[in-house]
Amino acid sequence: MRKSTVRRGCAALATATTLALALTACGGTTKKDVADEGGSAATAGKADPNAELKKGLTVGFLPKQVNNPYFTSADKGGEKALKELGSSYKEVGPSSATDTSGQVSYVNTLTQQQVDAMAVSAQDPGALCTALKQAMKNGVRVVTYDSDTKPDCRNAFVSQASAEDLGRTEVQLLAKQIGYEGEIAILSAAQTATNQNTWIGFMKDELKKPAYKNMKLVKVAYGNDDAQQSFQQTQGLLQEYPNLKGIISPTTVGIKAAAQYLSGSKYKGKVKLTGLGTPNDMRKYVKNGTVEAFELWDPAKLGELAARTAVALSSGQITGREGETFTAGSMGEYTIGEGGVISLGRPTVFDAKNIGQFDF
Ligand code: RAM
Repeated sequence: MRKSTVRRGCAALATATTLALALTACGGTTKKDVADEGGSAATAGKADPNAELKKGLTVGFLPKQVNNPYFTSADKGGEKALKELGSSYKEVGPSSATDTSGQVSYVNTLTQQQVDAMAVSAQDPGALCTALKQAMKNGVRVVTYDSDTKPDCRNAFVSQASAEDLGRTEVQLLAKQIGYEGEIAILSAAQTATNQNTWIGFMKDELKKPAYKNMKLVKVAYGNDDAQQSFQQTQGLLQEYPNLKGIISPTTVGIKAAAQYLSGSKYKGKVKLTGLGTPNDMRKYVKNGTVEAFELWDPAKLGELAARTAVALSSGQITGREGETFTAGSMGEYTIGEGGVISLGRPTVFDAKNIGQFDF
């Protein structure tokens, strides 16, 4: 029986009985995924860099949350690339960034629909693992983008930039703005978010350096990538710490809500704010003096790279092992790094001088 026939039979079974049972019964009928030394679940077999890119594939995008403009831009980048490659795009996902069980259901749905690959931004490093491993057992290639799972739960992770660079540079940006002195706080997204937690780890490490001895991180607050909660958390931070000098918000939803709060308060321009935001969200706060500088990568490029990685995996050009290389269309050549990580590049710092050049 051909693989596709097996998979179709299994899908019929999946609708007839419970999904979990059916998927377990069907597991092992397709190529197994194996954990390589780097820890990622590389697909079995050898990569063939000269393999032709397959057309007619379906790649499902599953962001942390669908109504977040950052993910709208990212996933549009994926959609555009898939169209160019002659494959199909679909997007599913929860509207809340703290709905991990919702994300699990969407992984199962995509598996049941027999997509060829999925690109997932994980709300939590471990919660999706069982579902993603089941997907891979069923021949679905799994790429995480933006926010990773545990490495053995996906074939490759398309990272926006080096996590270390992002964490350290955000501290450096804020330190300059507050003259290396005073209390600071972090306004993060969800408490479980892999990406934000990794960056915060590097921020804390950066703060240990002697240059920052007069700066003190007093609190990490969580706004859950929800505008209202992030706004209230900012307000709460300033009530609790009236001497606060600065806030780092490594989330596009958080930084926008914090800027909105500061901009309408007596703290405008006095309490400094930096972090990760989109130029379109932050433009007016840079103009009105609430924010001096912040950073981000191009989300559409991240989505494009995730889509191109998914297609390269599905075509056998790469398997997810360290050292493999592939060409991501006009984006050029990428090499898979340690742990199956592919890095988009360096982030851009936006300020009053350059923000006018960017439209996303
Ligand atoms: C939010 C999300 C996303 C993160 C950006 C910076 O939109 O939390 O995961 O990468 O901010």
